[in-house]
Amino acid sequence: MKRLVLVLVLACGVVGAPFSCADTHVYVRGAHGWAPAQARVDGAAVAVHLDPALVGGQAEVLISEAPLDVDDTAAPFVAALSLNGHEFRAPVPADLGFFPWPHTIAVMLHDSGSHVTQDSVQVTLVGERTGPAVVPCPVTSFSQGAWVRATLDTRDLRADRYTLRISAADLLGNRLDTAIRLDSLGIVIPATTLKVSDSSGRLSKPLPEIGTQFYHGESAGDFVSYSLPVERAGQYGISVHFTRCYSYGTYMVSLDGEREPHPLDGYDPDLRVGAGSLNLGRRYLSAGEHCLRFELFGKNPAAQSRFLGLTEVVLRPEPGVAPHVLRRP
Ligand SMILES: [Ca+2]
Repeated sequence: MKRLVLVLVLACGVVGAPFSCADTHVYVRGAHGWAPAQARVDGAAVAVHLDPALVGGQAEVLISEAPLDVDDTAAPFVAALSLNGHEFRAPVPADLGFFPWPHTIAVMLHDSGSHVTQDSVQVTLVGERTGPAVVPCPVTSFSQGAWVRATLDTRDLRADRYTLRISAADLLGNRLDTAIRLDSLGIVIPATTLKVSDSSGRLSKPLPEIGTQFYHGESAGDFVSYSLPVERAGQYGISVHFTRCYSYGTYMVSLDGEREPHPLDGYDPDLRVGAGSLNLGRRYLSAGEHCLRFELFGKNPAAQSRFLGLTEVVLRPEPGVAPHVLRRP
């Protein structure tokens, strides 16, 4: 499907069509929308008669190689969205919920009145943490332009809360602009909100300026336990994220008394907020408070002290979990 839209300030004119077609259709937009124009087509030259009273001295002319439904005032819409092969049909929800590893997103756009113009289609992902994501977005057209499919390869995206922004227009300029949310991150519990439930007596305090819960461990055996709130029971993948620093030590981590075999090592020559993570695996968590305990184990030989800095605990539910599970009311 080809078209040309011109804005003329002439009462009449001769324009060159971008294509030579035996079946050329010319339309003009006036105060009441698009209407067929009086035109004479001679090869690639199109002479258009414009009525100044109709167009107010300025005309928008559309030249198309196929007839158009000038009564079409409806914008294209998202007829289907496929995420990792899981298909959502129209009306596609504005929030798709949790999908931990999105590798392919395909968007099917449809316009019932005229045609979606392929070059008008833009699909981008914007992450809360990562910002706009540059994602290859090949667009293919189907069924004489009524359908357009855009496919995004999202295998290398980091976990985040994304907004999928979709815009498109039909031949008559009716525009679609919509946003669909997608969460590949999960439930994030900021460590600065954690409450101490037990400890060997050392200081624990939030450092909001670096989003870190600081623990002043000093000697082996020092421990601090935090109350970990779980709103809804379920099977979760659990990870603890922490800050690395030259003064941070190593800690054994346990959840509800079940100890991880490998210690968390917070040492780094520089201060790197949230740079470390420890995967606690998958387990069933009941609704309510759970006990997340850190026991001082030692330190890297280069570390100056044995402190601890936590940034967040992330709970990743089963794929396809509904948005209300992820968002706190
Ligand atoms: Ca339309």
